[in-house]
Amino acid sequence: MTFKKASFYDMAEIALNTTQVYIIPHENPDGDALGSSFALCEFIRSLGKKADVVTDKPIPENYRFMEIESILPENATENRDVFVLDCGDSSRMSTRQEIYDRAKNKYVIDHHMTNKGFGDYCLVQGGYSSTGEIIYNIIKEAEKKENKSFLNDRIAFFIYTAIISDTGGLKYSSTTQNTFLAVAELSTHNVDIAYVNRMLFDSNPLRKIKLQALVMSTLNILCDGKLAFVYSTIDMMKKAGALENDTEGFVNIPRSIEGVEVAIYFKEKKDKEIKVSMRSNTYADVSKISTILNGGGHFHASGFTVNECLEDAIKKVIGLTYDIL
Ligand SMILES: [Mn+2]
Repeated sequence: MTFKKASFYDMAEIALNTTQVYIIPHENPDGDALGSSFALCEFIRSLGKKADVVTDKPIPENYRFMEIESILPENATENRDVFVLDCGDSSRMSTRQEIYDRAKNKYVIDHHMTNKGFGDYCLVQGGYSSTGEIIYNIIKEAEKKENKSFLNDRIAFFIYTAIISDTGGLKYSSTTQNTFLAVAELSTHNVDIAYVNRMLFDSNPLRKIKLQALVMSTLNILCDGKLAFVYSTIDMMKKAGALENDTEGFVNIPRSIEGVEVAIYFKEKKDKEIKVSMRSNTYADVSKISTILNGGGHFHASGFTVNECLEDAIKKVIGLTYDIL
C-alpha cells in the first residue's frame, strides 16, 4: 500500500482545490464520523464546489437532530474525489468501497491510532480527540492560507457535535488543551451547546431504556472487580423493539462501576456475528485486543467483530483481556 502522509496544511490545500467530492464516514457512523463529514461537506460547498456525504445506511435516528442529508451508495454514481473520515481501517467503508475504488484521488483523515494509513494522501493524528477536531484545524489552515474566515454557524455546529460526541462531553482523556481552545472558538458561533449535549447524552427513546434494563441484568464481574461485561442477544433486541443504534453507549454502564478497569459490551448481531466494544478507565490498553482480533480503536476505546457464537466470543475476548489487566 502506498500513500503519502499529509499535513494539516496539505489537506487544507486539497480541500480548497478539489472540485467535486464524496465524503465517506465509517459504517454505522457515530457523532464524530457524521459531524466531521458534514463539517467538511459544508466547508467544501461554501467554496462553491460539489460535495455529498455518502453513508452506508440512512442516518441513524439519534443523529437526525443534526438535520443532515446524506446520500446512499447507489446514488453516488459520479466519478468524484473521495474523502474517507474517522475510518480507522479501509474495511469500515463497507458498501462505499466501490465509490472509493473508482475515485481518482483518495484522501483519508482520521484520529484512530490503529490506522495504518491508506488512500493517496493520509492525515492520521492519533493525539486528537476526534476527527471533528482535525477538520477544525484543517479549516483554520485554510483560513490562514486564504486570509479569510470559513467557519460559520453551521460548520461550528457540526464540529462541536463531533468533538462533544467523541469526548463524551469533553470528559475523556483524549480531550486536550487544544480541544478546549477549539471548542472556545466554536462557542463564539451560534451553536446551542445545551441542545447538542442533551440530544447526544440525555435523550433516549423508551425502547432503548427497555433494552438497557435487559442488558444490565447480564452484568458479570470478573478479575477481582477489574473486569465487567454485559451483552445483548438478538432476542433481547426484539423484545425491547430496539433498533441497531439503540445500543450505543451501553459499554459505559459496566465501565462506570467503581473499581472496574476494563468494560466490555458484546452485541449479538447475527448468529456467529458478535460486535464487541471495549473501554478502559486508566492503565489498560484495549487497542491491543482489537489489534489481535482485526478491529481498531484507541488506548481507552476499541471495537471489533468476532465470528463465533456469543458464548465462545465472550470466552475468547475475556481470555485475552486478562493479559492487559
Ligand atoms: Mn472518532
